[in-house]
Amino acid sequence: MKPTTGRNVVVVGTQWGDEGKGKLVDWLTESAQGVVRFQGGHNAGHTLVINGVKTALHLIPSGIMRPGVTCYIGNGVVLSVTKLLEEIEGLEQAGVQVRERLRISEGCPLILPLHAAMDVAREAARESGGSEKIGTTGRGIGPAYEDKIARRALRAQDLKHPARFAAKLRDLLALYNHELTGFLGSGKVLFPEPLRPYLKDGVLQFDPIYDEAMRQSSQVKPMLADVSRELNEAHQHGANLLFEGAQGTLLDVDHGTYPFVTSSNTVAGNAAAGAGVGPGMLHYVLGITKAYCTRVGGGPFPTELDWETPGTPGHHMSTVGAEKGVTTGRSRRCGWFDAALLKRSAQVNGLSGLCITKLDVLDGLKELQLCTGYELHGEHIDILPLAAEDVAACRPIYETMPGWTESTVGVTQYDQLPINARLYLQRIEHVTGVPVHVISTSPDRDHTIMVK
Ligand code: 2SA
Ligand code: MG
Repeated sequence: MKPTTGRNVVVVGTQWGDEGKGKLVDWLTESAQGVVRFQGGHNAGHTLVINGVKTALHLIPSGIMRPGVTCYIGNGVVLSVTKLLEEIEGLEQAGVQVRERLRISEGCPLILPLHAAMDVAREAARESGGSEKIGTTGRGIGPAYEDKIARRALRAQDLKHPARFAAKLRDLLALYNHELTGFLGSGKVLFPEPLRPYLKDGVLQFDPIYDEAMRQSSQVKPMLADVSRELNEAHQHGANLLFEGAQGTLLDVDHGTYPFVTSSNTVAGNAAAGAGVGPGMLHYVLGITKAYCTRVGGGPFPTELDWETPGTPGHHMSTVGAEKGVTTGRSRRCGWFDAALLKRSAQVNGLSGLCITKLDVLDGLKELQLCTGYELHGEHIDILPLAAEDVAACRPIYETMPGWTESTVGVTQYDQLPINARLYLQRIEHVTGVPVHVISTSPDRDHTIMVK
């Protein structure tokens, strides 16, 4: 499945995010010249381990660790310039050259402190109003996409025009402060420390937001680009491009467990719209799938286990798999592999092949349970339903498979995997109808098996 000349690959998460997309994008970048983020923002947490050194990326594409590769932030990404510059500085301190290799779409909607404030306030309002929290990352992702759809967003290109920027910001602040006043009336919003400089008596202030953006603009302007055109031209010149998804399919705003989703389309099809290329430029879709399942934040999760009690399989996954959010540090919920969920993902993404990650985390478990369908309102179904309420009512139907005692950590050849591990993978292929093309046996770049 390795791309040849002019062959572009989309990498998507098939579950609820944190499947290991960053590692695989970095690995695939060996034969790519460009890597593109096309949705989400700095809610993402992509971890790469290269020669034992760990790097966490949130906004910058995972191709940045390969010298010579160009990284693109497409128009579908919501952009926090503050977080972008922080990430660039961190990488530069580690000796990674970034600015010359990063191209940012002028069409990216901006995430400003007002978006994070609204995100935090909305979650507090849900809680105090008796609704289950979405469990957002609090980064302002949802409000930033709302502004984009409502056609009032400030975009990266506005950084080049101070007067235009100021006028749009004033309009947005009027709207936000009006809504925030309502939330603050309930007296339940505790804004995190980093947001406090932008607020006075609960009112978002124009000056600190505007001044900061203008200070940052000179650093960003040289990286602003017509990303759509550059990608099309790179493709015409024979470049291999990688489209790096963030979050996962079941967090997609249309296809996920709505409303417990993120606010973008995370599915492969959005790689075209979020980068500004035609769908014909997407040649292969690689679905990244953990060998078990995790979810961070609220919402239904049919195969969820008790992951807090020591000695249980769920606790094994949580601890051996080090299941903590890379952005917020929250514990991730853990559960068995769900092949009926993967079937849904295979369809909405048009998966060409699967990459199974964290197989090594299952080492030592005596038995594995594989969910092949559910019982829902007395009926047997073989695919994840659409409505979150139905997903919550699903009772998983499991097949029991034997585990393996051997360590698979760092294995790089398929035939060196324990027989029971191979049988587990073959069963996943059979139930989902998607071939396993890649297997990851540790976070390290080199611990990767190419199956076909
Ligand atoms: P948001 O902030 O509006 O996008 O949150 C909405 C839902 O989307 C989930 N979400 C994520 N799920 C898994 N991984 C994500 N990235 C970080 C990571 C998360 C972290 O890599 O670990 O550190 O907590 C991510 N980003 C958003 C979120 O939990 C909500 O359920
Ligand atoms: Mg992650």
